[in-house]
Amino acid sequence: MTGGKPFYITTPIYYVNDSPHLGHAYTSVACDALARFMRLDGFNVLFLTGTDEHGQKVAKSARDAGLAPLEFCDRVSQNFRAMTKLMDISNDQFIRTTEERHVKASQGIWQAIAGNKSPKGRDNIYLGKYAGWYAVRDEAFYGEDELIKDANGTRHAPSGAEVEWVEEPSYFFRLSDWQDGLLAYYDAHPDFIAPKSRRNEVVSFVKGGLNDLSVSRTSFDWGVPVPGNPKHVMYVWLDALTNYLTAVGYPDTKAAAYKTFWPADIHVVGKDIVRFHCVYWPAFLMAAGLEVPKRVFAHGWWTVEGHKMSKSLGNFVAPQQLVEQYGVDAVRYFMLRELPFGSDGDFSRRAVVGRINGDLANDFGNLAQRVLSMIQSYCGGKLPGPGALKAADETLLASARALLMKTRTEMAEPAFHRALETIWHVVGDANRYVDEQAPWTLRKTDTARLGTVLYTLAETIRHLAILAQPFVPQAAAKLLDQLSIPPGNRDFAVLATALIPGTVLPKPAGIFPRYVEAAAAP
Ligand code: ME8
Repeated sequence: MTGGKPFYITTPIYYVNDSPHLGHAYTSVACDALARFMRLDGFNVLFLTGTDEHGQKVAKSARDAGLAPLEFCDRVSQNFRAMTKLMDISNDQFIRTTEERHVKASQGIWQAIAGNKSPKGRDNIYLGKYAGWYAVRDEAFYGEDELIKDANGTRHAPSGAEVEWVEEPSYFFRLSDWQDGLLAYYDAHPDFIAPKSRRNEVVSFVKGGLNDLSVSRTSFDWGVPVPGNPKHVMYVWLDALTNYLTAVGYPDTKAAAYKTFWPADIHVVGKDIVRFHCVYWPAFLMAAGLEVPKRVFAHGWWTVEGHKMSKSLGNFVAPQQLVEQYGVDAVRYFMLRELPFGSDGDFSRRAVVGRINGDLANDFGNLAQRVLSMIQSYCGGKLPGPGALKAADETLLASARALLMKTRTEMAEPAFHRALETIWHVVGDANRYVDEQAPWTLRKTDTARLGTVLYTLAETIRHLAILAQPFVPQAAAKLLDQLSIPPGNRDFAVLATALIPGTVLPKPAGIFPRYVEAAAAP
């Protein structure tokens, strides 16, 4: 663990019934950009991701695959671990809910909840019988009034998932007694749920009244046994949400990691799992006497070429295929730049190629390439020193120096698209400055001025490259190598320093290649 203020960020843990797809990669990349940004900004970051391995859905997928559940989980969890590597995700931990430490944490939170009384002085957990609808795909219980009937009269969950009627003995969590506590929490913490539209949805859902929640299942056994009654396994969402505590050492609340990182600073989730994170999770934590996370941010969903992504439609997008085709930085950049974080968006190949050839190759790539090439050919590869600065130089440098403050504000939301827009605004300024200053002419007319212009540009590119690291880590690293900035010296603190004239720069190489559609086979 390093020094600095702690910052604990999590992705949802991914169900192992699926193969990794675009949606999973998106949540991971968004969290990664924020985690990297905070690390570079001096925070002591804990970044968690992992896999959600219990429950009826996974048990069924394992059965369908002809494998024992754990064998199935071992196999698919590996695919998600590979996805994190592929997308250049800098997670500090990868948790699996089948790990012993997690079983211990889940049973620990159950016991803590059961050991406390509800605000109305009643048992938080009681034994009863569940009779109602359940959607295995969502791993969620639904009331009759929430279901939607299709043309044939078949009921579906609001997500479109099939539902089945379930009747079985079950423990219940007295969620109804936590309604006032939750509303008071939302009131006292206006930033707990973001964006605002999600917050409004949650508040009105809770105001509408809460039913007690079934928190154990008895019709299958793939889950964490309920303490004291192993005929029951814990409801998979109670087990899954607890992963955020497991990673910091819970139930040992004296563990250094727990004391440092709990409550989490931000859980980033998709909009489909807001209710679990913003209603059930804080209620479980309050009932257990634990602190509630500071923020839940719900991002939107991607469609693919205008359609919902699904295997049956044949438009399932695997991150592997994207990275092979476009490169990891380009995919990361596209996802974070293309749509406001929190909104839905469409993933189209045309849009990806547009961003690659426009923002990356033409704008940033070209700026770096022409400036570094001029330093090579006009100055023998040695960074020139600046002379007296003119207004145009001061303006460009001032806009580069203002980037840290601006992007900090945008990343606090987080608004990745705006942070990138802000950075690329300076890329645009720098490109215009090159055209206006025309160093190729200065080379013949005024070599002192040439030195100032190229130095101003190199210094601007240094700022851009340092700030681009969270988003396009590999390209930014290459660019910083080309500016001879040592790898250990690339955090935001170095923005306050400046390039040293006379530094020898290596031969430049392109950082953002253009995407050229492969010629169709004859
Ligand atoms: O929900 N666009 O896991 P999961 C954007 N195990 N995001 C998408 C998406 C899309 N098309 N499809 C899925 C679970 N996602 C639980 C979480 S946390 C304690 C337990 C996002 O594998 C989705 O919104 O079904 C969710 O945030 C994430 O992928 C994982 O989904």
